[in-house]
Amino acid sequence: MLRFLTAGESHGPALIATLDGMPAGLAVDIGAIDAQLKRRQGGYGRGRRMAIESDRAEVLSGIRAGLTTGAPIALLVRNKDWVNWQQTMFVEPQMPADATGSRRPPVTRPRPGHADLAGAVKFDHHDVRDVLERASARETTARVAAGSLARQLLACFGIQIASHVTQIGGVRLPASRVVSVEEVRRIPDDSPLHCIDPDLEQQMMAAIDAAREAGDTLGGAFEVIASGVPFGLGSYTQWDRKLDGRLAQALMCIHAIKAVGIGLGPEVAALPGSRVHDEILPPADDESVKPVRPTNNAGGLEGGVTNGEDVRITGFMKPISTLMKPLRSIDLTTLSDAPAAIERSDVCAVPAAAVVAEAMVALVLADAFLEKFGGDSVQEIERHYAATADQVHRRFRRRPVPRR
Ligand code: EPS
Repeated sequence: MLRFLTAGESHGPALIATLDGMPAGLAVDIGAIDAQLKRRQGGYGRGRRMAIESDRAEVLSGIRAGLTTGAPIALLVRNKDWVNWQQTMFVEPQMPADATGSRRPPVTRPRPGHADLAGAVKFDHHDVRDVLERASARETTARVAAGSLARQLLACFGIQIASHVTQIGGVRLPASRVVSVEEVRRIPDDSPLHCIDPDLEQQMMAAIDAAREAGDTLGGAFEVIASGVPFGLGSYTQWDRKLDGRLAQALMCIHAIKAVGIGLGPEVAALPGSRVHDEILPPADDESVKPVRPTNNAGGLEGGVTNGEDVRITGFMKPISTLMKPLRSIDLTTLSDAPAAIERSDVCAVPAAAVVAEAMVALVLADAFLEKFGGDSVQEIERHYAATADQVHRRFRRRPVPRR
C-alpha cells in the first residue's frame, strides 16, 4: 500500500526519498519532518559530520497547500558537505572546472564489518568509495524524512511512536525492566543518549568516551514502542503478511543492526510458557474496549497480528565498522596486508539508529494500517476506522453500546 525508495550518496549533492501510496487530505506539518531529521543527527558519540549538516527536507511533489494530494511525495535533503566533495564525487565523465572541494585518492583497503569488500567484489569496483558512499548510514536521513510522513498519518488515528536506548556496549538496563511509554516520553529531548535512567546514561557515556580514547567503537540496543495500535494489523494467514516478520525486516535493514527482538525478544527461549504468554482477563470496567492483558511479553503481536497492546520491538546494533585504530585488512590492489581504511565516522550511533527505527516502524505500521483501513483519502479511512472501532467496542464493552 505504502512504498518508498531512497537515492543518494553520503557525499553526493543530496538524499532523496519517494513515498508512494499516501492517501489524500493529510495535513502535513513540514516542520515536524525537520524535527525528526534533527533528532536523527543527535546523540552522544556522533562524529564531526553532524556539525557540518543541518538536515532539512524540501518537498518536491505530492503536497499542495499543506495537504497531501494522493500523488507520490518526493523529498530532498541536501548534503551541505557536498561543496567539500565535488572534485571526488562529480557526475560528469571529466571533473567540471568549477568543482569544489578536494580530490581524494581511491579507497582500496576494505573495513571489516562494512559493505566495502562484499560490495567491491559484487559490483567489480576498484575504488571502494563506489560502495561506501551508498552503503553509508547517511542514507537513513531519507528514511527518516519519509517515515515522518507515515508517522503523521498514524498520529491522526492516535498511534504514537517513541524509542529509548537500552544498552551501549556492556552497559544495559536489566532485561526484566519493562519501560512504559510514559517513562520514554519523560526523557528530555536533549538527553545525550535517550536512556530512561540518568545514572546508567552516565555510565554509557563513559563507555563511549573510553571507546573513543581507544580508537574503538561501540554498539548497543534500543526499543521502539508504538502505542494506540488497534487490533488486527497484519495477518496470520500468509507468511508475508505477518506483521512481526515485516517489522523485523524493517529494523534489520537499518545499517549495523544484527538482531531484532519482539516483546520479550530472545529471553523467550529461556523461559517456560507459563512465564512467557500474556494471560487474557475480562475487560476492566464498563467503559473498557478490550480485555485486560496483565503483561505484554508478546510485544503487541500474536500470530503476526496486532492484539491491541503496545507494539514493542528491540534492535541490536553492532559497533560501527570504521575504527580509528584500524583492524587488519588487505589492499585490494596489491592483495598484501594493510590496515583497514579510515573514513570520518561516529564512535557510537545507537540513539540515531533508534530514531531511524522509529521511522521504519512508522512506515511498516502505516502500510499495514492502510491495508486494514484503506481508502484514497484520510476522510475515507476515518469512516472505515470508526466503523471497525465501533465493532470492536461493541464486542468488549460490558455495557451495551446504544445502536445508532
Ligand atoms: C552519517 C552516518 C555515518 C557518518 C556519515 C554521516 O555514515 P557511515 O555509515 O558512512 O559511517 O559517518 O558521515 C560521513 C560519512 C562523514 O563524512 O563524516 C549520517 O548518519 O548522517
